[in-house]
Amino acid sequence: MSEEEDEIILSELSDEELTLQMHDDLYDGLKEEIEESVNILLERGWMPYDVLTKALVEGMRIVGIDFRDGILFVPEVLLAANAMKGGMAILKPLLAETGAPRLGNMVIGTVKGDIHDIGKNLVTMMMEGAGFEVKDLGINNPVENYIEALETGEFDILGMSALLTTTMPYMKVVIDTMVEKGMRDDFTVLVGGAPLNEEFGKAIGADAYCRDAAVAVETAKEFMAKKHNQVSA
Ligand code: B1M
Repeated sequence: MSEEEDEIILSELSDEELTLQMHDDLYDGLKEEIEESVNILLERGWMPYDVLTKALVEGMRIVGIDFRDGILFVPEVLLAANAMKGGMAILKPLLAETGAPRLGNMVIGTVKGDIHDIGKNLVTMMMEGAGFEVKDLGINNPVENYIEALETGEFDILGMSALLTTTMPYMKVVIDTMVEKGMRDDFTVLVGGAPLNEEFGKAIGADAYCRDAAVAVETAKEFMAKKHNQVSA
């Protein structure tokens, strides 16, 4: 078959076919194709959150399985991450334009030794979309970065992300330092990342473990509502 006959016209695929094609394109790190497909789904009336979860996050989950199994390697996963970020950049303003009233301020960062940032970026996008002001400290953050940000007095919530079993214990270093400095009770601490669970969140003294970005938003809202009720009581 000639190359021309082989070519897939993304806009001619059904929603289901296009979603599956996006999983393949993410796997192959095809940023331009991912961006085109995101735009096609949006034009067809898909909600930005559905594009994010059903096409992009699901595609990345598949990448994660083959990375774990030694079928994909770091360079390929980096390309997939780059393609994912291309799609997320299109969705970001759409998720943020809800016109929601300001609900609170959060500072978030990936912990020391860890450079995974897609999940954290997604949490940031969703929190902003829900009406939170978010300062993103980026990746590989030592405890000093978090403390310095919290000491500005600008934040209600601290969010920490870790994707490695070797870096997740560092969250406890941050929380213990907050306790030592007598500032732990001034903030809500939310933690997240694929290897964490609720038990771990409790064990390190976080207020809550958030399974995904949507849960992070709901949990943050609950804590802010409690805080406001305490203030007005
Ligand atoms: Co890495 N990596 N990686 N990696 N990587 C994982 C995490 C791994 C599970 C892959 C695997 O083996 N299956 C594995 C960890 C194993 C373990 O510790 N148990 C792993 C490994 C081993 C590594 C290296 C050590 C590989 C190597 O070098 N040999 C290395 C470590 C680098 C380092 O950090 N020091 C490494 C490197 C990389 C890349 C650079 C290639 C790339 C990162 C690119 C980037 O982020 N810019 C990468 C990627 C992409 C992955 C996988 C495939 C995908 C992660 C991702 O983006 N998921 C990942 C496999 C997996 O997780 N299944 C893997 C999509 C994202 C939307 O989900 O991040 O879980 P997630 O975020 C979710 C929730 O967890 C939650 O909400 C998000 C949205 O719903 N959440 C929060 C996350 N943070 C939160 C914070 C909150 C709240 C909720 O605060 C309030």
